[in-house]
Amino acid sequence: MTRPSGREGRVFLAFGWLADRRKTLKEPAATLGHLTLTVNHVRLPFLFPFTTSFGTETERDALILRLDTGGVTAFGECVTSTGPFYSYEDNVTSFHMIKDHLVRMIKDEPTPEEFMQRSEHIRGHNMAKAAVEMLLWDYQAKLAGRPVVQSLGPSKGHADVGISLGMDKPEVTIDRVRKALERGYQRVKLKIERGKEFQIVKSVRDAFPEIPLSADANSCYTMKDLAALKKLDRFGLVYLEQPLEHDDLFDHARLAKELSTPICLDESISTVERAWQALEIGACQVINIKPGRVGGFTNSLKVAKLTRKHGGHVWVGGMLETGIGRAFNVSFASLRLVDYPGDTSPNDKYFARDLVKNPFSMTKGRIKPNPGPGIGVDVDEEFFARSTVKSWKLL
Ligand code: OSB
Ligand code: MG
Repeated sequence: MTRPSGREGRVFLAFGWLADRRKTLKEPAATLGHLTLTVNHVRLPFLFPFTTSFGTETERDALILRLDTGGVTAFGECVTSTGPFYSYEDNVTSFHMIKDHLVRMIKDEPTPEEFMQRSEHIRGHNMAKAAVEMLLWDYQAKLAGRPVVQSLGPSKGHADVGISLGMDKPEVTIDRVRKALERGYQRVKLKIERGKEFQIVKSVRDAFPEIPLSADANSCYTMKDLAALKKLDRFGLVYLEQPLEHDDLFDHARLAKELSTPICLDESISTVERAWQALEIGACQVINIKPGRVGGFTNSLKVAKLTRKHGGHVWVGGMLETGIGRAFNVSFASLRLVDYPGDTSPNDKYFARDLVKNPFSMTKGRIKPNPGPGIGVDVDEEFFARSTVKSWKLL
């Protein structure tokens, strides 16, 4: 398989951009208004604490971007949180990147692809870039008056949905798995931790011998734990997610040779290039795409196409987003390219009340993207204002 070529991509995108600009020039009315951009720090309490191998979270501190031009309001949500544990980025670094480097690149309303070219010289910080890039997808789709998924590619019309369960005692987890299955979730993912993986996976597998089950380690193992990881092979997991270090493709490739359980990478796939490297060296067969982790939809599309071409599988993960971030994930997860159920559970799994008035509902483990323009969310302005801790007007 050939390496994804940046240069070819740029030529293609430049023409795409020209075509798009011409379209905008023909229909200038919607873009004539004054452009404002605010970043809102919103805090929503979780219904239950969410525990992973890197800690427990009790609330979602989200940075919500809001772009207004006469008549069109677009949104973006940064997937960073208060601490740099899942990734080196956190809310403070992403706010800094947005305020001091990225915001000046969107004053003339570039397309998402053009924004990605403009920000290419900035190393890393893909979560900050993704928040801006996805805001632009929402904005462009709203200008065109169509759901964002139509700009992305052929859709199944729905996202297939699984659940991600934080760590808890086996009896509590078994009860939560039962309830999840009753609600129609198509796959159950258990968070695991070093030393406790066998007991929790065995308890759930014994109680539910047939269900599609996976385990997510969030990088808590090393190759020294090989024997313990091999013992999970007997449970027929659909995949083991991110067992080793976040930046270690080499050991994941070694581990993949030792296990019969396929490996899924999450944290390790920070860029399109990393996805290509991981697939080429056999570090994974499955990729958890979080658009907010890889720099947005443009890169997510590239990762999805690359992975499927390699014979791998993709699904869309989550970062405990509010209904705004969730709407982006559900749109992407509804693409035909995405072949495994993702972590796009409906809003009521985490929040008693969400920022949107039209939360998703799930039927038979499926969620339909909103039919309205862009991400189609109807923001609950009163609750949004009440949940805002602080906001900054950047443009
Ligand atoms: O590893 O997939 C992960 C939440 C926060 C950080 C990392 C992860 C998760 C989840 C939750 O698993 C998925 C969701 O948003 O429902
Ligand atoms: Mg994960």
